[in-house]
Amino acid sequence: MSSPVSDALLDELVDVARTIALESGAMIRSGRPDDVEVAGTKSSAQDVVTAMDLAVEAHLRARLAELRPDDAILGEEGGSSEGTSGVTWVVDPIDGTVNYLYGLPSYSVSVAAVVGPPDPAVWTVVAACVHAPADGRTFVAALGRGATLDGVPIRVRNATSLLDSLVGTGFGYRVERRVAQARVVAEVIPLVRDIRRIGSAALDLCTVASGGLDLYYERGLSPWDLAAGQLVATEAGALVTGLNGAPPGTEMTVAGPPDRHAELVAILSRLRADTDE
Ligand code: LIP
Repeated sequence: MSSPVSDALLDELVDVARTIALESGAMIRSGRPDDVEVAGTKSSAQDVVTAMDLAVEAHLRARLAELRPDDAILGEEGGSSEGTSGVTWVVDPIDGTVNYLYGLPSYSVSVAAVVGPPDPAVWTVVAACVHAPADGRTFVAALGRGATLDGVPIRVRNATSLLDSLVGTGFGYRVERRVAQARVVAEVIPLVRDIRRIGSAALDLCTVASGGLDLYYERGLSPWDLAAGQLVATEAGALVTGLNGAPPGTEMTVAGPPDRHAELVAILSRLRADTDE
């Protein structure tokens, strides 16, 4: 399949994604206050935003205005800004905000460049960087060129069975959704090796890509949680989809090597895991 962007443009988009993600990581490390405070809440009292979330997204937007002034931007905290180039940046300044708030290391800066209509169901992710400020891990992917962790190529792990598979997942901020998700995970746990709840979808997807997890599924992801990690995972050999032939998205995201992915999708479909029932 031919790439939707030229090699030269892809080179530039990957370089910009990496540059601004690493800058943001340095900002997060150097600017962490002794006591991180909640600056606001969103979908529920537990869906928090910190001053650093807001500051990092402002930095990402300012740098993109310098480096790629004609591109559109979709960010978790600042919403959508229009562009004319056909490229949209999809950014999560801190994916895993609760972990950042508590001083836990599993959070990331997630930066993706997509082309096509500004609709997660049909856009194409072409360049991605997921950077973990706490430990420095930096995942990079370009469409058709593979994925790397700190510059080293990565591939998914191929567990021999679902029962030997380590499975990542996550839970929403609304209590009603968490009740339904608890029902699903209770049915999944006996069928797999174990469950891990990392707390950053971007890192979950990148951990599948680098073999630290065999599979990942979650209901409720936003486009900025998903976009960059989706490309890293697919470029490392994972299938990343929804259920019943749907693309990955808020309804459901499932990631993993093809055989195990199919088994988990079948289970999640039977459990109607893409509902809040
Ligand atoms: C987080 C996701 C994570 C999910 C959390 C939260 P945020 O994103 O990356 O997978 O389980 O509930 O939504 O809100 O930290 O950017």
